[in-house]
Amino acid sequence: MIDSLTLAQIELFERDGFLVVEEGLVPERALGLLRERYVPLFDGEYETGIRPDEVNWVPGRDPEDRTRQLCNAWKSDPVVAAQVLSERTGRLAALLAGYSGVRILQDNVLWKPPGTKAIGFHQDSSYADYLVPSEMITCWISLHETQADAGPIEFVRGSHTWPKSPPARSEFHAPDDWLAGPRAAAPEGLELDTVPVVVKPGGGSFHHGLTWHGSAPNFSGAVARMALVSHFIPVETRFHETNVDVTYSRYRRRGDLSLDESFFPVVWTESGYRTPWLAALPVLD
Ligand SMILES: O=C(O)CCC(=O)C(=O)O
Repeated sequence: MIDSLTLAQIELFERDGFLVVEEGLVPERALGLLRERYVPLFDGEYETGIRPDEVNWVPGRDPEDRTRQLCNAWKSDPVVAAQVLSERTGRLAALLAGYSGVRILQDNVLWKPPGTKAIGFHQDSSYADYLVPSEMITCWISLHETQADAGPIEFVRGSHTWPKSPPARSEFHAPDDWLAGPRAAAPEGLELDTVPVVVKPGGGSFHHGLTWHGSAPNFSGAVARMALVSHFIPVETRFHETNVDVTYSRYRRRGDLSLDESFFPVVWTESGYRTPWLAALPVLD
Protein backbone atom coordinates (compact mmCIF):
# COMPACT_ATOMS: atom_id res chain seq x y z
CA MET A 1 0.00 0.00 0.00
CA ILE A 2 1.14 3.54 -0.77
CA ASP A 3 1.60 5.41 2.52
CA SER A 4 3.46 8.47 1.37
CA LEU A 5 4.50 10.37 -1.73
CA THR A 6 7.94 11.45 -2.87
CA LEU A 7 8.99 15.02 -3.53
CA ALA A 8 9.24 14.11 -7.24
CA GLN A 9 5.59 12.97 -7.23
CA ILE A 10 4.48 16.20 -5.53
CA GLU A 11 6.42 18.22 -8.12
CA LEU A 12 4.80 16.24 -10.96
CA PHE A 13 1.37 17.01 -9.49
CA GLU A 14 2.23 20.70 -9.28
CA ARG A 15 3.55 20.75 -12.86
CA ASP A 16 0.83 18.66 -14.58
CA GLY A 17 -2.22 19.18 -12.32
CA PHE A 18 -2.53 15.43 -11.68
CA LEU A 19 -0.55 12.45 -10.46
CA VAL A 20 -0.99 8.85 -11.61
CA VAL A 21 -0.28 6.11 -9.03
CA GLU A 22 0.03 2.73 -10.72
CA GLU A 23 -1.10 0.56 -7.79
CA GLY A 24 -1.49 0.38 -4.01
CA LEU A 25 -4.22 2.94 -3.27
CA VAL A 26 -6.73 0.27 -2.15
CA PRO A 27 -5.98 -2.67 0.14
CA GLU A 28 -5.92 -5.92 -1.91
CA ARG A 29 -8.72 -7.49 0.15
CA ALA A 30 -10.97 -4.48 -0.40
CA LEU A 31 -10.94 -4.66 -4.22
CA GLY A 32 -13.28 -7.68 -4.40
CA LEU A 33 -15.49 -6.41 -1.58
CA LEU A 34 -15.92 -3.06 -3.30
CA ARG A 35 -16.66 -4.55 -6.75
CA GLU A 36 -19.40 -6.70 -5.18
CA ARG A 37 -21.20 -3.58 -3.97
CA TYR A 38 -21.84 -2.13 -7.45
CA VAL A 39 -24.73 -4.38 -8.59
CA PRO A 40 -26.82 -4.02 -5.39
CA LEU A 41 -26.10 -0.28 -5.20
CA PHE A 42 -27.29 0.34 -8.76
CA ASP A 43 -30.27 -1.97 -8.10
CA GLY A 44 -31.26 0.38 -5.27
CA GLU A 45 -30.41 -2.04 -2.43
CA TYR A 46 -28.83 0.07 0.27
CA GLU A 47 -27.16 -1.56 3.28
CA THR A 48 -27.90 1.49 5.49
CA GLY A 49 -31.39 2.03 4.02
CA ILE A 50 -30.32 5.49 2.80
CA ARG A 51 -30.25 6.49 -0.87
CA PRO A 52 -27.09 8.18 -2.28
CA ASP A 53 -27.45 11.95 -2.78
CA GLU A 54 -27.52 11.48 -6.56
CA VAL A 55 -28.58 8.39 -8.52
CA ASN A 56 -27.67 9.11 -12.11
CA TRP A 57 -28.38 5.71 -13.62
CA VAL A 58 -31.22 3.27 -12.87
CA PRO A 59 -31.43 -0.12 -14.66
CA GLY A 60 -34.45 -0.28 -16.96
CA ARG A 61 -35.04 3.49 -16.69
CA ASP A 62 -31.86 4.79 -18.29
CA PRO A 63 -30.12 3.78 -21.55
CA GLU A 64 -27.62 0.90 -21.28
CA ASP A 65 -25.00 2.99 -23.09
CA ARG A 66 -24.66 5.53 -20.23
CA THR A 67 -21.79 5.54 -17.76
CA ARG A 68 -23.43 4.58 -14.43
CA GLN A 69 -22.90 7.08 -11.61
CA LEU A 70 -23.91 7.55 -7.98
CA CYS A 71 -22.85 10.44 -5.74
CA ASN A 72 -22.37 9.96 -2.01
CA ALA A 73 -22.90 6.23 -1.95
CA TRP A 74 -20.89 6.31 1.30
CA LYS A 75 -24.18 7.17 2.99
CA SER A 76 -25.68 3.95 1.62
CA ASP A 77 -22.88 1.46 2.01
CA PRO A 78 -20.33 1.03 4.84
CA VAL A 79 -17.75 -0.73 2.60
CA VAL A 80 -17.80 2.16 0.13
CA ALA A 81 -17.61 4.54 3.10
CA ALA A 82 -14.55 2.75 4.51
CA GLN A 83 -12.67 3.33 1.25
CA VAL A 84 -13.76 6.83 0.22
CA LEU A 85 -13.36 8.15 3.78
CA SER A 86 -10.05 6.39 4.40
CA GLU A 87 -7.54 8.35 6.43
CA ARG A 88 -4.69 7.29 4.16
CA THR A 89 -6.37 8.59 0.99
CA GLY A 90 -7.25 11.85 2.72
CA ARG A 91 -3.68 12.31 3.95
CA LEU A 92 -2.17 11.74 0.50
CA ALA A 93 -4.65 14.19 -1.06
CA ALA A 94 -3.90 16.84 1.60
CA LEU A 95 -0.18 16.40 1.05
CA LEU A 96 -0.54 17.08 -2.69
CA ALA A 97 -2.92 20.01 -2.27
CA GLY A 98 -0.97 21.57 0.61
CA TYR A 99 -4.03 21.46 2.92
CA SER A 100 -3.70 21.11 6.71
CA GLY A 101 -6.71 18.79 6.66
CA VAL A 102 -9.49 17.52 4.40
CA ARG A 103 -13.18 16.70 4.56
CA ILE A 104 -15.13 14.67 2.04
CA LEU A 105 -17.37 16.78 -0.16
CA GLN A 106 -18.72 13.99 -2.31
CA ASP A 107 -17.92 10.50 -3.53
CA ASN A 108 -18.65 9.10 -6.99
CA VAL A 109 -19.27 5.46 -7.81
CA LEU A 110 -18.65 5.02 -11.55
CA TRP A 111 -19.24 1.92 -13.65
CA LYS A 112 -18.40 1.92 -17.31
CA PRO A 113 -19.28 -1.34 -19.13
CA PRO A 114 -18.16 -1.86 -22.77
CA GLY A 115 -20.10 0.35 -25.19
CA THR A 116 -20.95 3.09 -22.69
CA LYS A 117 -20.63 6.72 -23.72
CA ALA A 118 -18.34 9.50 -22.53
CA ILE A 119 -18.30 11.69 -19.44
CA GLY A 120 -17.81 15.26 -20.68
CA PHE A 121 -14.53 16.90 -19.72
CA HIS A 122 -14.96 19.39 -16.88
CA GLN A 123 -13.21 21.12 -13.96
CA ASP A 124 -14.45 19.86 -10.56
CA SER A 125 -14.07 23.26 -8.89
CA SER A 126 -16.60 24.74 -11.36
CA TYR A 127 -19.29 22.90 -9.39
CA ALA A 128 -18.23 24.25 -5.98
CA ASP A 129 -19.27 27.91 -6.04
CA TYR A 130 -21.60 27.23 -3.09
CA LEU A 131 -18.49 26.72 -0.94
CA VAL A 132 -15.76 29.05 0.36
CA PRO A 133 -13.09 28.43 -0.79
CA SER A 134 -14.58 26.88 -3.93
CA GLU A 135 -11.86 24.34 -4.60
CA MET A 136 -11.07 20.67 -4.09
CA ILE A 137 -8.66 17.85 -4.78
CA THR A 138 -9.88 14.50 -6.08
CA CYS A 139 -8.66 10.93 -5.74
CA TRP A 140 -9.86 8.54 -8.48
CA ILE A 141 -9.32 4.83 -7.85
CA SER A 142 -9.81 2.00 -10.33
CA LEU A 143 -11.09 -1.37 -9.13
CA HIS A 144 -9.95 -2.96 -12.41
CA GLU A 145 -6.87 -2.88 -14.57
CA THR A 146 -7.54 0.00 -16.95
CA GLN A 147 -6.70 0.28 -20.62
CA ALA A 148 -6.56 3.37 -22.78
CA ASP A 149 -9.47 2.32 -25.08
CA ALA A 150 -11.81 1.27 -22.23
CA GLY A 151 -12.72 4.83 -21.19
CA PRO A 152 -10.42 5.46 -18.21
CA ILE A 153 -10.31 8.93 -16.68
CA GLU A 154 -8.10 11.25 -18.76
CA PHE A 155 -6.49 14.56 -17.85
CA VAL A 156 -5.49 17.57 -19.92
CA ARG A 157 -1.92 18.11 -18.80
CA GLY A 158 -1.24 21.57 -17.39
CA SER A 159 -4.88 22.71 -17.55
CA HIS A 160 -4.96 23.45 -13.79
CA THR A 161 -3.28 26.76 -14.67
CA TRP A 162 -6.22 27.85 -16.85
CA PRO A 163 -9.08 29.94 -15.38
CA LYS A 164 -12.20 28.32 -13.93
CA SER A 165 -14.93 27.89 -16.59
CA PRO A 166 -18.66 27.81 -15.78
CA PRO A 167 -20.17 24.32 -15.25
CA ALA A 168 -21.68 22.63 -18.31
CA ARG A 169 -24.31 20.43 -16.69
CA SER A 170 -26.13 19.46 -19.90
CA GLU A 171 -22.91 18.19 -21.50
CA PHE A 172 -21.78 16.07 -18.56
CA HIS A 173 -23.46 12.71 -19.29
CA ALA A 174 -22.90 11.11 -22.74
CA PRO A 175 -21.86 14.13 -24.86
CA ASP A 176 -20.86 13.40 -28.49
CA ASP A 177 -17.92 15.81 -28.24
CA TRP A 178 -16.47 15.13 -24.78
CA LEU A 179 -13.48 17.44 -25.34
CA ALA A 180 -15.52 20.52 -26.30
CA GLY A 181 -15.04 22.17 -22.88
CA PRO A 182 -11.24 22.12 -22.70
CA ARG A 183 -10.93 22.94 -26.40
CA ALA A 184 -12.93 26.13 -25.82
CA ALA A 185 -11.02 26.96 -22.63
CA ALA A 186 -7.48 26.27 -23.89
CA PRO A 187 -5.16 29.18 -24.62
CA GLU A 188 -5.24 30.16 -28.33
CA GLY A 189 -3.32 27.70 -30.52
CA LEU A 190 -2.57 25.18 -27.77
CA GLU A 191 -2.95 21.49 -28.72
CA LEU A 192 -4.65 19.50 -25.90
CA ASP A 193 -2.25 17.01 -24.28
CA THR A 194 -4.63 14.36 -22.88
CA VAL A 195 -3.27 11.59 -20.65
CA PRO A 196 -5.32 8.42 -19.95
CA VAL A 197 -4.86 6.81 -16.53
CA VAL A 198 -3.65 3.27 -17.27
CA VAL A 199 -3.17 1.47 -13.96
CA LYS A 200 -3.47 -1.85 -12.16
CA PRO A 201 -6.50 -2.71 -9.96
CA GLY A 202 -6.22 -0.49 -6.88
CA GLY A 203 -4.19 2.13 -8.74
CA GLY A 204 -5.52 5.52 -9.69
CA SER A 205 -4.81 9.22 -9.68
CA PHE A 206 -5.14 12.53 -7.86
CA HIS A 207 -6.14 15.72 -9.64
CA HIS A 208 -6.34 19.43 -8.92
CA GLY A 209 -9.83 21.00 -8.86
CA LEU A 210 -9.08 23.08 -11.97
CA THR A 211 -7.62 20.24 -14.07
CA TRP A 212 -9.83 19.45 -17.07
CA HIS A 213 -10.74 15.75 -17.08
CA GLY A 214 -13.41 13.28 -18.12
CA SER A 215 -13.54 9.99 -19.98
CA ALA A 216 -14.04 8.89 -23.59
CA PRO A 217 -16.56 6.14 -24.45
CA ASN A 218 -15.57 2.58 -23.56
CA PHE A 219 -14.53 1.41 -27.04
CA SER A 220 -12.89 -1.80 -25.81
CA GLY A 221 -15.73 -4.18 -26.64
CA ALA A 222 -14.97 -6.43 -23.66
CA VAL A 223 -13.48 -4.60 -20.68
CA ALA A 224 -15.62 -2.99 -17.95
CA ARG A 225 -14.17 -0.57 -15.47
CA MET A 226 -15.38 0.45 -12.03
CA ALA A 227 -14.00 3.52 -10.30
CA LEU A 228 -14.42 5.07 -6.89
CA VAL A 229 -13.81 8.76 -6.40
CA SER A 230 -13.30 10.95 -3.32
CA HIS A 231 -13.65 14.71 -3.79
CA PHE A 232 -11.89 16.31 -0.81
CA ILE A 233 -12.14 19.95 0.32
CA PRO A 234 -9.97 21.93 2.76
CA VAL A 235 -11.00 21.23 6.37
CA GLU A 236 -11.87 24.91 6.98
CA THR A 237 -14.35 25.11 4.04
CA ARG A 238 -17.69 26.80 4.78
CA PHE A 239 -20.91 27.32 2.83
CA HIS A 240 -21.14 30.44 0.68
CA GLU A 241 -23.54 33.03 2.09
CA THR A 242 -25.69 33.29 -1.03
CA ASN A 243 -24.63 30.78 -3.69
CA VAL A 244 -26.45 27.47 -3.39
CA ASP A 245 -26.20 24.00 -4.90
CA VAL A 246 -29.45 22.26 -5.84
CA THR A 247 -28.52 19.11 -3.87
CA TYR A 248 -25.81 19.85 -1.32
CA SER A 249 -27.01 23.15 0.16
CA ARG A 250 -29.80 21.15 1.84
CA TYR A 251 -27.14 20.30 4.44
CA ARG A 252 -26.68 23.98 5.38
CA ARG A 253 -28.10 24.79 8.81
CA ARG A 254 -30.10 28.02 9.27
CA GLY A 255 -27.87 30.87 10.41
CA ASP A 256 -24.74 28.72 10.34
CA LEU A 257 -22.31 28.45 7.43
CA SER A 258 -20.17 25.68 8.94
CA LEU A 259 -20.16 22.18 7.41
CA ASP A 260 -21.75 19.52 9.62
CA GLU A 261 -19.43 16.54 10.25
CA SER A 262 -22.35 14.12 9.90
CA PHE A 263 -22.48 15.01 6.19
CA PHE A 264 -18.97 16.36 5.49
CA PRO A 265 -16.77 14.36 7.88
CA VAL A 266 -13.16 15.38 8.53
CA VAL A 267 -11.10 12.56 7.04
CA TRP A 268 -7.57 13.68 7.98
CA THR A 269 -5.89 16.66 9.68
CA GLU A 270 -2.25 17.29 10.51
CA SER A 271 -3.26 17.81 14.17
CA GLY A 272 -4.52 14.20 14.26
CA TYR A 273 -8.21 15.10 14.52
CA ARG A 274 -10.58 12.88 12.51
CA THR A 275 -14.38 12.91 12.83
CA PRO A 276 -15.03 10.46 15.70
CA TRP A 277 -17.89 8.48 14.11
CA LEU A 278 -15.57 7.34 11.29
CA ALA A 279 -13.93 4.95 13.77
CA ALA A 280 -17.04 2.73 13.51
CA LEU A 281 -16.52 2.03 9.77
CA PRO A 282 -15.31 -1.43 8.68
CA VAL A 283 -11.54 -1.91 8.49
CA LEU A 284 -10.54 -2.87 4.93
CA ASP A 285 -6.76 -3.34 5.41
O1 LIG B 1 -14.32 8.30 -14.18
C1 LIG B 1 -14.75 9.16 -14.95
O2 LIG B 1 -15.17 8.87 -16.06
C2 LIG B 1 -14.79 10.62 -14.56
C3 LIG B 1 -14.49 10.82 -13.12
C4 LIG B 1 -14.52 12.24 -12.69
O3 LIG B 1 -15.07 13.10 -13.31
C5 LIG B 1 -13.81 12.58 -11.44
O4 LIG B 1 -13.19 11.70 -10.83
O5 LIG B 1 -13.83 13.78 -11.05
